[in-house]
Amino acid sequence: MQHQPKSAVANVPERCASPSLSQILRDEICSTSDVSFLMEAHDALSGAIAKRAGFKGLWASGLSIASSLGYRDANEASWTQLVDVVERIVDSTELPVLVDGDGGFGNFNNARLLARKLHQRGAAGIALEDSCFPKMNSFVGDRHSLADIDEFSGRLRAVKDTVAHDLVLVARIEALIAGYGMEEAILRASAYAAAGADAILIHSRKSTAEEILSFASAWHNCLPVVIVPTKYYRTPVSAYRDAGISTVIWANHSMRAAIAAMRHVCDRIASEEGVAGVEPNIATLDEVFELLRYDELAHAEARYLHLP
Ligand code: SPV
Ligand code: MG
Repeated sequence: MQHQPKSAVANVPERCASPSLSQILRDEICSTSDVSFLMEAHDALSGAIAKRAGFKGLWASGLSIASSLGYRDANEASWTQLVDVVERIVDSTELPVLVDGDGGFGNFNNARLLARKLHQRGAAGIALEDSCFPKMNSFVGDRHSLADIDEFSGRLRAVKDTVAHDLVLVARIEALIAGYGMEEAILRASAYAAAGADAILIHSRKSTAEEILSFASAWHNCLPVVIVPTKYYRTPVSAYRDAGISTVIWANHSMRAAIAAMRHVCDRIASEEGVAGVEPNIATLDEVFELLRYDELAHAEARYLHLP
Protein backbone atom coordinates (compact mmCIF):
# COMPACT_ATOMS: atom_id res chain seq x y z
CA MET A 1 0.00 0.00 0.00
CA GLN A 2 1.62 3.25 -1.10
CA HIS A 3 0.77 6.56 0.42
CA GLN A 4 2.17 9.90 -0.67
CA PRO A 5 2.18 12.39 2.21
CA LYS A 6 -0.31 15.15 1.49
CA SER A 7 1.55 17.81 3.35
CA ALA A 8 5.27 18.29 3.55
CA VAL A 9 4.86 20.09 6.83
CA ALA A 10 4.75 17.85 9.87
CA ASN A 11 1.57 18.10 11.90
CA VAL A 12 -0.02 20.54 9.48
CA PRO A 13 -2.70 18.50 7.76
CA GLU A 14 -4.76 19.34 4.75
CA ARG A 15 -8.08 19.41 6.51
CA CYS A 16 -10.72 17.23 5.01
CA ALA A 17 -8.63 16.42 1.94
CA SER A 18 -8.76 12.72 2.69
CA PRO A 19 -10.54 10.90 -0.09
CA SER A 20 -7.13 9.51 -0.97
CA LEU A 21 -6.68 8.03 2.52
CA SER A 22 -10.15 6.57 2.35
CA GLN A 23 -9.41 5.15 -1.09
CA ILE A 24 -6.17 3.63 0.16
CA LEU A 25 -8.00 1.97 3.03
CA ARG A 26 -10.75 0.81 0.68
CA ASP A 27 -8.19 -0.71 -1.69
CA GLU A 28 -6.59 -2.56 1.20
CA ILE A 29 -9.67 -3.78 3.00
CA CYS A 30 -11.55 -4.63 -0.14
CA SER A 31 -8.64 -6.40 -1.78
CA THR A 32 -8.65 -10.14 -1.37
CA SER A 33 -5.34 -10.61 -3.18
CA ASP A 34 -3.42 -10.63 0.09
CA VAL A 35 -4.04 -10.01 3.73
CA SER A 36 -3.33 -6.50 5.04
CA PHE A 37 -2.70 -5.33 8.57
CA LEU A 38 -3.93 -2.46 10.69
CA MET A 39 -2.01 -1.58 13.83
CA GLU A 40 -3.68 -0.14 16.89
CA ALA A 41 -3.09 3.49 17.78
CA HIS A 42 -4.56 5.27 20.76
CA ASP A 43 -2.87 8.62 20.36
CA ALA A 44 -0.59 10.45 17.95
CA LEU A 45 2.55 9.02 19.54
CA SER A 46 1.49 5.39 19.23
CA GLY A 47 0.38 6.17 15.67
CA ALA A 48 3.80 7.60 14.85
CA ILE A 49 5.53 4.56 16.31
CA ALA A 50 3.32 2.22 14.26
CA LYS A 51 4.12 4.22 11.15
CA ARG A 52 7.83 4.00 11.94
CA ALA A 53 7.48 0.22 12.18
CA GLY A 54 6.14 0.20 8.63
CA PHE A 55 2.40 -0.13 9.15
CA LYS A 56 0.48 1.49 6.31
CA GLY A 57 -2.83 1.75 8.10
CA LEU A 58 -4.06 2.18 11.67
CA TRP A 59 -6.90 1.01 13.87
CA ALA A 60 -8.11 3.72 16.25
CA SER A 61 -9.10 1.27 18.96
CA GLY A 62 -11.99 2.13 21.25
CA LEU A 63 -10.54 0.01 24.04
CA SER A 64 -7.09 1.54 23.76
CA ILE A 65 -8.28 5.13 23.41
CA ALA A 66 -10.63 4.70 26.36
CA SER A 67 -7.84 3.15 28.43
CA SER A 68 -5.40 5.92 27.62
CA LEU A 69 -8.03 8.45 28.68
CA GLY A 70 -8.64 6.52 31.91
CA TYR A 71 -12.06 5.29 30.88
CA ARG A 72 -13.57 1.84 30.58
CA ASP A 73 -14.48 0.51 27.15
CA ALA A 74 -18.16 0.94 27.89
CA ASN A 75 -18.94 4.16 26.01
CA GLU A 76 -17.64 6.18 28.95
CA ALA A 77 -15.58 8.33 26.60
CA SER A 78 -17.80 10.60 24.52
CA TRP A 79 -17.85 10.59 20.74
CA THR A 80 -16.33 14.06 20.69
CA GLN A 81 -13.41 12.80 22.79
CA LEU A 82 -12.98 9.98 20.29
CA VAL A 83 -12.91 12.28 17.26
CA ASP A 84 -10.41 14.59 18.96
CA VAL A 85 -8.01 11.69 19.47
CA VAL A 86 -8.57 10.44 15.93
CA GLU A 87 -7.79 13.88 14.56
CA ARG A 88 -4.41 13.88 16.29
CA ILE A 89 -3.62 10.38 15.01
CA VAL A 90 -4.50 11.35 11.44
CA ASP A 91 -2.69 14.69 11.58
CA SER A 92 0.51 13.27 12.95
CA THR A 93 0.71 10.12 10.86
CA GLU A 94 -1.08 10.97 7.61
CA LEU A 95 -1.98 7.29 7.42
CA PRO A 96 -5.40 5.85 6.67
CA VAL A 97 -7.17 5.29 9.98
CA LEU A 98 -10.07 2.89 10.47
CA VAL A 99 -11.92 4.17 13.52
CA ASP A 100 -13.61 1.91 16.01
CA GLY A 101 -16.97 3.68 16.22
CA ASP A 102 -18.44 1.16 18.69
CA GLY A 103 -22.18 1.00 18.00
CA GLY A 104 -22.30 4.57 16.76
CA PHE A 105 -23.06 6.04 20.20
CA GLY A 106 -26.83 5.64 19.91
CA ASN A 107 -29.24 5.20 17.06
CA PHE A 108 -28.91 5.93 13.31
CA ASN A 109 -28.79 9.65 13.98
CA ASN A 110 -25.86 9.48 16.42
CA ALA A 111 -24.07 7.09 14.09
CA ARG A 112 -24.33 9.38 11.07
CA LEU A 113 -23.27 12.42 13.11
CA LEU A 114 -20.21 10.51 14.28
CA ALA A 115 -19.39 9.36 10.75
CA ARG A 116 -19.69 12.85 9.30
CA LYS A 117 -17.47 14.31 12.00
CA LEU A 118 -14.90 11.55 11.58
CA HIS A 119 -14.76 12.29 7.88
CA GLN A 120 -14.29 15.98 8.61
CA ARG A 121 -11.40 15.11 10.93
CA GLY A 122 -9.65 13.02 8.29
CA ALA A 123 -10.56 9.43 9.21
CA ALA A 124 -10.54 6.94 6.35
CA GLY A 125 -13.08 4.47 7.67
CA ILE A 126 -15.45 3.59 10.47
CA ALA A 127 -16.28 0.23 12.00
CA LEU A 128 -19.73 -0.02 13.57
CA GLU A 129 -20.67 -2.96 15.77
CA ASP A 130 -24.16 -4.34 16.30
CA SER A 131 -24.16 -3.70 20.03
CA CYS A 132 -26.60 -1.65 22.08
CA PHE A 133 -25.66 1.63 23.76
CA PRO A 134 -23.86 1.68 26.11
CA LYS A 135 -21.65 -1.10 24.78
CA MET A 136 -19.33 -3.25 26.84
CA ASN A 137 -15.96 -4.52 25.62
CA SER A 138 -16.42 -7.86 23.88
CA PHE A 139 -14.14 -9.67 26.33
CA VAL A 140 -15.78 -8.41 29.51
CA GLY A 141 -18.59 -10.53 30.96
CA ASP A 142 -20.91 -12.69 28.90
CA ARG A 143 -24.12 -10.70 28.70
CA HIS A 144 -23.65 -8.72 25.52
CA SER A 145 -26.96 -7.65 24.08
CA LEU A 146 -27.18 -7.58 20.31
CA ALA A 147 -28.92 -4.85 18.39
CA ASP A 148 -31.96 -5.77 16.35
CA ILE A 149 -30.84 -6.59 12.80
CA ASP A 150 -33.16 -4.10 11.09
CA GLU A 151 -32.42 -1.32 13.55
CA PHE A 152 -28.66 -1.80 13.13
CA SER A 153 -29.03 -2.02 9.35
CA GLY A 154 -30.68 1.40 9.59
CA ARG A 155 -27.58 2.72 11.37
CA LEU A 156 -25.43 1.38 8.53
CA ARG A 157 -27.68 2.83 5.83
CA ALA A 158 -27.73 6.21 7.54
CA VAL A 159 -23.92 6.27 7.69
CA LYS A 160 -23.65 5.12 4.09
CA ASP A 161 -26.07 7.82 2.93
CA THR A 162 -24.16 10.45 4.90
CA VAL A 163 -20.56 9.73 4.00
CA ALA A 164 -21.17 7.67 0.85
CA HIS A 165 -17.74 6.87 -0.57
CA ASP A 166 -15.80 9.16 1.76
CA LEU A 167 -15.44 6.62 4.56
CA VAL A 168 -15.00 2.88 4.35
CA LEU A 169 -17.86 1.32 6.28
CA VAL A 170 -17.06 -1.87 8.17
CA ALA A 171 -19.99 -3.67 9.80
CA ARG A 172 -18.92 -5.62 12.86
CA ILE A 173 -20.84 -8.66 13.97
CA GLU A 174 -20.97 -9.48 17.68
CA ALA A 175 -23.22 -12.53 17.31
CA LEU A 176 -20.45 -15.02 18.15
CA ILE A 177 -19.35 -12.90 21.12
CA ALA A 178 -22.93 -12.88 22.39
CA GLY A 179 -23.24 -16.65 21.92
CA TYR A 180 -25.80 -16.62 19.10
CA GLY A 181 -23.94 -18.98 16.79
CA MET A 182 -22.85 -19.15 13.19
CA GLU A 183 -26.26 -19.08 11.53
CA GLU A 184 -27.09 -15.79 13.18
CA ALA A 185 -23.67 -14.40 12.24
CA ILE A 186 -24.18 -15.26 8.56
CA LEU A 187 -27.73 -13.89 8.63
CA ARG A 188 -26.41 -10.61 10.01
CA ALA A 189 -23.55 -10.45 7.54
CA SER A 190 -26.03 -10.75 4.66
CA ALA A 191 -28.27 -8.05 6.11
CA TYR A 192 -25.34 -5.69 6.68
CA ALA A 193 -24.04 -6.29 3.16
CA ALA A 194 -27.48 -5.38 1.84
CA ALA A 195 -27.41 -2.24 4.00
CA GLY A 196 -24.27 -1.02 2.23
CA ALA A 197 -21.33 -2.21 4.33
CA ASP A 198 -18.02 -2.37 2.49
CA ALA A 199 -16.63 -5.17 4.67
CA ILE A 200 -17.62 -7.45 7.53
CA LEU A 201 -15.68 -7.64 10.78
CA ILE A 202 -16.35 -10.93 12.49
CA HIS A 203 -15.32 -10.98 16.13
CA SER A 204 -14.65 -13.98 18.34
CA ARG A 205 -13.58 -14.52 21.94
CA LYS A 206 -12.37 -18.07 21.36
CA SER A 207 -8.72 -18.94 21.92
CA THR A 208 -8.50 -20.65 18.54
CA ALA A 209 -9.39 -19.30 15.11
CA GLU A 210 -11.80 -22.15 14.38
CA GLU A 211 -14.88 -19.97 14.70
CA ILE A 212 -13.78 -17.16 12.43
CA LEU A 213 -12.40 -19.63 9.87
CA SER A 214 -15.80 -21.38 9.80
CA PHE A 215 -17.42 -18.02 9.26
CA ALA A 216 -15.03 -17.20 6.41
CA SER A 217 -15.71 -20.52 4.79
CA ALA A 218 -19.50 -20.15 5.03
CA TRP A 219 -19.44 -16.51 3.96
CA HIS A 220 -17.43 -17.12 0.76
CA ASN A 221 -16.04 -13.58 0.82
CA CYS A 222 -19.39 -12.13 -0.26
CA LEU A 223 -17.84 -9.03 1.29
CA PRO A 224 -14.24 -8.81 2.49
CA VAL A 225 -13.68 -10.18 5.98
CA VAL A 226 -11.81 -8.32 8.73
CA ILE A 227 -10.68 -10.07 11.92
CA VAL A 228 -9.23 -9.16 15.32
CA PRO A 229 -7.02 -12.01 16.58
CA THR A 230 -6.65 -10.83 20.17
CA LYS A 231 -7.70 -14.05 21.88
CA TYR A 232 -6.66 -16.49 19.14
CA TYR A 233 -3.24 -14.89 18.87
CA ARG A 234 -1.37 -18.16 18.28
CA THR A 235 -2.84 -18.71 14.81
CA PRO A 236 -0.27 -18.03 12.09
CA VAL A 237 -1.15 -15.43 9.47
CA SER A 238 -0.82 -18.11 6.78
CA ALA A 239 -4.15 -19.55 8.03
CA TYR A 240 -5.81 -16.19 7.34
CA ARG A 241 -4.20 -15.98 3.92
CA ASP A 242 -5.47 -19.44 3.08
CA ALA A 243 -8.95 -18.47 4.24
CA GLY A 244 -8.99 -15.31 2.09
CA ILE A 245 -9.23 -12.95 5.07
CA SER A 246 -8.72 -9.43 3.80
CA THR A 247 -7.58 -7.53 6.90
CA VAL A 248 -6.10 -8.40 10.28
CA ILE A 249 -6.31 -5.85 13.08
CA TRP A 250 -3.69 -5.97 15.85
CA ALA A 251 -6.13 -4.22 18.13
CA ASN A 252 -4.57 -3.24 21.44
CA HIS A 253 -0.94 -4.26 21.57
CA SER A 254 0.71 -0.85 21.77
CA MET A 255 -1.57 0.14 24.63
CA ARG A 256 -0.84 -3.11 26.48
CA ALA A 257 2.89 -2.81 25.77
CA ALA A 258 2.82 0.74 27.14
CA ILE A 259 1.12 -0.43 30.33
CA ALA A 260 3.73 -3.16 30.88
CA ALA A 261 6.64 -0.80 30.15
CA MET A 262 5.35 2.08 32.25
CA ARG A 263 4.50 -0.21 35.13
CA HIS A 264 7.98 -1.71 35.04
CA VAL A 265 9.77 1.63 34.92
CA CYS A 266 7.61 3.20 37.62
CA ASP A 267 8.15 0.21 39.92
CA ARG A 268 11.91 0.38 39.44
CA ILE A 269 12.18 4.13 39.95
CA ALA A 270 10.03 3.89 43.06
CA SER A 271 12.01 1.03 44.57
CA GLU A 272 15.47 2.30 43.55
CA GLU A 273 14.75 5.95 44.36
CA GLY A 274 16.55 6.93 41.19
CA VAL A 275 16.45 6.75 37.42
CA ALA A 276 20.00 5.54 36.65
CA GLY A 277 18.90 1.91 36.51
CA VAL A 278 16.18 2.45 33.93
CA GLU A 279 18.04 4.86 31.65
CA PRO A 280 19.54 2.19 29.33
CA ASN A 281 16.14 0.64 28.76
CA ILE A 282 14.01 3.63 27.87
CA ALA A 283 13.81 5.76 24.73
CA THR A 284 16.47 8.42 24.55
CA LEU A 285 15.40 12.03 24.26
CA ASP A 286 16.96 12.04 20.80
CA GLU A 287 14.58 9.27 19.81
CA VAL A 288 11.68 11.38 21.05
CA PHE A 289 12.87 14.38 19.05
CA GLU A 290 13.41 12.28 15.96
CA LEU A 291 10.02 10.62 16.17
CA LEU A 292 8.24 13.94 16.48
CA ARG A 293 10.38 15.48 13.69
CA TYR A 294 12.02 18.31 15.54
CA ASP A 295 14.41 18.49 12.56
CA GLU A 296 11.54 19.67 10.37
CA LEU A 297 10.85 22.52 12.77
CA ALA A 298 14.49 23.57 12.69
CA HIS A 299 14.42 23.63 8.88
CA ALA A 300 11.20 25.59 8.90
CA GLU A 301 12.66 28.12 11.32
CA ALA A 302 15.65 28.61 9.08
CA ARG A 303 13.33 29.21 6.18
CA TYR A 304 10.56 31.29 7.72
CA LEU A 305 11.63 32.75 11.04
CA HIS A 306 13.42 35.98 10.33
CA LEU A 307 13.69 37.76 13.63
CA PRO A 308 14.62 41.44 13.63
C1 SPV B 1 -11.07 -2.33 20.22
O1 SPV B 1 -9.86 -2.37 19.96
O2 SPV B 1 -11.59 -1.45 20.88
C2 SPV B 1 -11.96 -3.38 19.73
C3 SPV B 1 -11.47 -4.73 19.64
O3 SPV B 1 -13.11 -3.11 19.50
S1 SPV B 1 -11.96 -5.55 21.08
O4 SPV B 1 -11.37 -4.89 22.23
O5 SPV B 1 -11.49 -6.89 20.91
O6 SPV B 1 -13.39 -5.52 21.17
MG1 MG C 1 -13.76 -1.46 20.48
